[in-house]
Amino acid sequence: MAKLTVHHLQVGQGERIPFLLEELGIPYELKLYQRDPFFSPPELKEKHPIGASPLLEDATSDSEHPILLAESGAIVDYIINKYGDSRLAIPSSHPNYADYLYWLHFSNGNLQPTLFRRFQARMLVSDQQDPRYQGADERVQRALKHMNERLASNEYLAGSEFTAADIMSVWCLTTMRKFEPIDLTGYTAILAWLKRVTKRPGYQTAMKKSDPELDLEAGISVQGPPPFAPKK
Ligand SMILES: N[C@@H](CCC(=O)N[C@@H](CS)C(=O)NCC(=O)O)C(=O)O
Repeated sequence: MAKLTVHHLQVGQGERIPFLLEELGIPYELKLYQRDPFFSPPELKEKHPIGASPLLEDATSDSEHPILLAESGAIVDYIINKYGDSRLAIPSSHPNYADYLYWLHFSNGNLQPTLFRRFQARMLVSDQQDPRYQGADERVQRALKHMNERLASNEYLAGSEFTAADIMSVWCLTTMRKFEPIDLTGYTAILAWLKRVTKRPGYQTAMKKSDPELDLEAGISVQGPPPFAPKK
């Protein structure tokens, strides 16, 4: 049996990995860290040169020298291919393979950096009419419109099946809104998809274990969850 430990900085994208493991029915240990006050605490920083979450430790083959993997996208691929019998992925022979790959990479490659760019613009300028904010916001709206159009004609991002592409993307429009607020008024297909995906037992169980204090209903609401409040 796989011996996996997930290191998760609470209120963050590390939630993707417990979600995936619950969906696949693969047991894991979970090590939780609190933000200090916004970034990783020293005990997480010292585990990996980048010091960010999530981290996966795999002690299945060598308990003294476990494999340590960062980057949520890489971790998702690793788990699916090594322990998940390729479930929640779409094979290259499937007509939706290109859609799967595109949407699997969309969250970390496009949506998330786009949201962070607007967050930075918001910190930089005092007036939201400033063209730097406006430009960043226009990119956010374009990304949301693109996603909404996709979900208006497909139940899930890769097509009719729930896949890892959904697991990678959900946090950007739930928990991440605690850092960069997004009003989802008018994005009805995204809101319906959020409901569909987050009611899955895998999501509910993972979130209870990884972030029991988060209000999941607020996370999928039109206005989004309340802003992040540091504990330390
Ligand atoms: N591209 C990385 C990003 C990892 C990342 O920046 N994680 C955030 C949590 S949302 C973090 O650890 N922030 C704390 C820090 O950088 O100190 C991934 O997908 O895993």
